Amino acid sequence: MSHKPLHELSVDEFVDGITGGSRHLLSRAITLVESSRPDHEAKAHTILDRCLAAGRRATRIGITGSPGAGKSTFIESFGLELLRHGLRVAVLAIDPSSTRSGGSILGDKARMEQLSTRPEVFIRPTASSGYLGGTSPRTHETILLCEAAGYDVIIVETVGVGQSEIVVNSMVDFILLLMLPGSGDELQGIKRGIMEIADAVAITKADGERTGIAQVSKSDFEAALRLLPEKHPGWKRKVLLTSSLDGTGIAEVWQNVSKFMAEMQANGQLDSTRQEQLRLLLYTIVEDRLKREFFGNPRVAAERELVERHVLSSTISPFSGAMTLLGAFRQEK
Ligand SMILES: Nc1nc2c(ncn2[C@@H]2O[C@H](COP(=O)(O)OP(=O)(O)O)[C@@H](O)[C@H]2O)c(=O)[nH]1
Ligand SMILES: [Mg+2]
Repeated sequence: MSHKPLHELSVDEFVDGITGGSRHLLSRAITLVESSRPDHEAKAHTILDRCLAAGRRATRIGITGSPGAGKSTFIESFGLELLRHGLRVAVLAIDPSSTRSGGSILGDKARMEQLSTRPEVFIRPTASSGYLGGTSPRTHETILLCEAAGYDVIIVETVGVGQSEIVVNSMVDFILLLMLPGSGDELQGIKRGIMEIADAVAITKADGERTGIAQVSKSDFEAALRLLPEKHPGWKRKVLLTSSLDGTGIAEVWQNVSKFMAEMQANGQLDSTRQEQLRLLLYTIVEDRLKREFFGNPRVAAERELVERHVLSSTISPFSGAMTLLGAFRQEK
């Protein structure tokens, strides 16, 4: 049954498989979510709707930081710690930086060597499909599917570039920012945005001869965080020293996340954040669809070039040009 082509599997087979913990069917459902074929998309949405009924909830953690900060290696070590707590773990690895070398999947799988062999773990490289940092509405849908599949913790690895950390912030509960020891010097240069959305900072590779400099970085980041407004009222962001090689601080990170989840659940912020995220996803999808329909519209396509030329030669204003195209889209003339 499981090797039937995607379109031959029924929605019931998918839903039963996913909620019953089949990694194989979860994986194939994510392929449907990522597909650009309208029939695949429609089926994916039906499956998703049915899966939501399971009402399952995971702890969703976003891991962000520059390429080479140690994200994938951290997830391997952190994931193994979660398994020791008897938790099931899903990892959505997004690494657009290494897609250039074509080694994204292999690279990350290699760094999650032990994790990837465990039956309680689901690892999925997520298609970046042109979105900054690889996070898109499809990533959010994938998270919802993993949640329905009963994973206790969902980890999303994303590269902190441009707006991507803001996007990942719209789909996870907790954001951990990974920083290399010694990067405290660059604090001035770090975009405030990425620090503001972090719920905790981990100084990575705090082992061997880097231990001293990691301590200095910890103090630097603590000082920097004190200057920032609170992200979640009442939550004091911690800076933790971690080493994925010798295990330093890994258990502390999970303690910190657990404390955060317990507090946010108790004071209602978890519910309100998730509602806000769903609202955002709703309108992001509407905007995406409208844009796609607009640019795919044959009347718009027919008029675009001329309107653009008129705008560029200042024959008409960009505003009039936009109105002309929208008019063509709405078939007003
Ligand atoms: N010494 C040391 N090296 C590490 C640690 N974590 C990662 N590395 C190394 O740093 C490099 C980048 O790690 P990777 O996890 O791929 O970073 P990513 O690009 O942020 O996912 C690799 O060569 C790792 O072996 C650590 O805790 N200690
Ligand atoms: Mg990585």
